[in-house]
Amino acid sequence: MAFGRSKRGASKATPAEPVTLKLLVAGGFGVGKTTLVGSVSEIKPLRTEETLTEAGRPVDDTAGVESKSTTTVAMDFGRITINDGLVLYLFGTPGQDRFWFLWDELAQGALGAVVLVDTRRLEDSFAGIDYFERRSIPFTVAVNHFDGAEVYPPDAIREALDLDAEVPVLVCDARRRESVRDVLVSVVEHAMRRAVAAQQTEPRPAPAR
Ligand SMILES: Nc1nc2c(ncn2[C@@H]2O[C@H](COP(=O)(O)OP(=O)(O)OP(=O)(O)O)[C@@H](O)[C@H]2O)c(=O)[nH]1
Ligand SMILES: [Mg+2]
Repeated sequence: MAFGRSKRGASKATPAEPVTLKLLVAGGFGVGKTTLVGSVSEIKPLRTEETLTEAGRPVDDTAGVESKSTTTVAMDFGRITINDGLVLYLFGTPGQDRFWFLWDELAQGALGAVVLVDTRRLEDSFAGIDYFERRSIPFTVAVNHFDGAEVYPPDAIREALDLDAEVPVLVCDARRRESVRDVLVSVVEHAMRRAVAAQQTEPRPAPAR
């Protein structure tokens, strides 16, 4: 399940290298993915932002995020150390449909994902949710609470998005480090629970005669 270890074959005397896991940050256009990666990353996040132009208006659906001036065209990348034993690498997806072709590449080796949701544009998250459900990639739904957006209880969001009972639903603020950290920890815990459950239901090898 581990994405990798920073140093393979280190001698036993050295402290264990942390486990590194890859997580995706997905969700509709302008929902705050780049903001989320930027607010928790301890390295300068890699961004691939391009300016939204007049020429792009017919293609770029900016309804609800009219103040947005740039958009991600490839990915965001950041890193966060959760504790001595665990480092997360975050890959933010581009939000617009015309970049769907990048998703399979970005999803390779991902342990889990965050689907960031704006309650004013709930339907924009359907495609991301479907994507992870179809591939059995564990995900947490994080509602990014924008100023002025109505606050719904997590259970109402769960119902509206038709989520399985095991999928964590949290409300977050993509601009706040602690809030985002909680979301990321939730993804890791959910993925761990899933892995343990899968192990328990796996058929045991027949005892040797
Ligand atoms: N009020 C408020 N504004 C936010 C929040 N998160 C992001 N924003 C703003 O929303 C806008 C969109 O944020 P981005 O992080 O670029 O969104 P994105 O999902 O990466 O967008 P694309 O890559 O184009 O799909 C920016 O202007 C942010 O400053 C939030 O939690 N609250
Ligand atoms: Mg972005």
